Amino acid sequence: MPSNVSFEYENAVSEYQQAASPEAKLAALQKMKSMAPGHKGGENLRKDINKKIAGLKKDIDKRKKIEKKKGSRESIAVRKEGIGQIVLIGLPNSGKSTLLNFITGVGTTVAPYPFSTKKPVVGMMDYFGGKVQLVELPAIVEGSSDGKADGPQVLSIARNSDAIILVASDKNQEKVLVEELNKSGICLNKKQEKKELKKSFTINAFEEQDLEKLREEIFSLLDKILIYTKKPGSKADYDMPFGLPLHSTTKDVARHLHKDFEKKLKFARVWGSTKFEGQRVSKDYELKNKDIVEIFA
Ligand SMILES: Nc1nc2c(ncn2[C@@H]2O[C@H](COP(=O)(O)OP(=O)(O)OP(=O)(O)O)[C@@H](O)[C@H]2O)c(=O)[nH]1
Ligand SMILES: [Mg+2]
Repeated sequence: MPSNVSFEYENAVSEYQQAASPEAKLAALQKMKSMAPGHKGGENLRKDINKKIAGLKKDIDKRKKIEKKKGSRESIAVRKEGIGQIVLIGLPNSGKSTLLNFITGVGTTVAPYPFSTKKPVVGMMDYFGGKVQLVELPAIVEGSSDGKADGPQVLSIARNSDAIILVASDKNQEKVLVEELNKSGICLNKKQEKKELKKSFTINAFEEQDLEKLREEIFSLLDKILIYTKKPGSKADYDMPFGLPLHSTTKDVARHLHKDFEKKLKFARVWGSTKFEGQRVSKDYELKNKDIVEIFA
């Protein structure tokens, strides 16, 4: 770890790397700027940050202008945030809002009439400090893939997501959903030619669920591991773990922290999957879910 940057600065960097929206990236960059070392050695760093800030501001402005132009034809696309985006898909009145409320506590309208949710509703699920974005999509009906009920727009959000939860109380409901997804080019759990493969499971929102088990099941749809990082000599950061692909190594964590760290990485210590707490591991050590990693660079 270079000694000329502060712990707070490193935190701002990881905030920047985790930020999913341009606005969040900008906020993190501004934090980085205020914490960057003031001495002469930090000059290039500050220059680099300023350049990034200017670029982002430009991008955000551009997007705002485009959105303004589109006016009422505004897209219903949902910007990804957190370690993964999972959509809830179901027929009208199938319990999507009920499920989203149960998992995330987001107060969306649960109503006895169909199509009570007309726009995607976002809730963030906490998974041991990691945030998984759950998106309730407007209801799917038979014919959605042919254009009914804003189907194409809704299904395109599903296509862009990382995984899918089918909310269905019986096999017939499930079948309709699978067919509509299929017709719009999405296959579930098993690869089909020329179709986008998504991991998925089906759930009945009106049956009692074990929330802890459900959280695990949802997280496992993402094929990721949660990694906590720790600065030598300080406590692990449990608030902002990384979501990295399965089989990631200590080297991947270093790269995720900072692009230079991968080269500089000497070794790491790991708490969790190793035989001993804080065991020293090599650069290619394959990490497991919820490991704590301390990088020595
Ligand atoms: N079929 C069924 N409905 C129930 C059950 N328990 C509650 N409901 C009601 O089902 C209705 C629909 O729930 P929501 O969670 O709003 O369903 P939704 O899928 O979000 O509906 P839309 O957003 O309108 O597509 C609510 O009025 C619930 O109270 C149950 O066991 N079975
Ligand atoms: Mg709803």
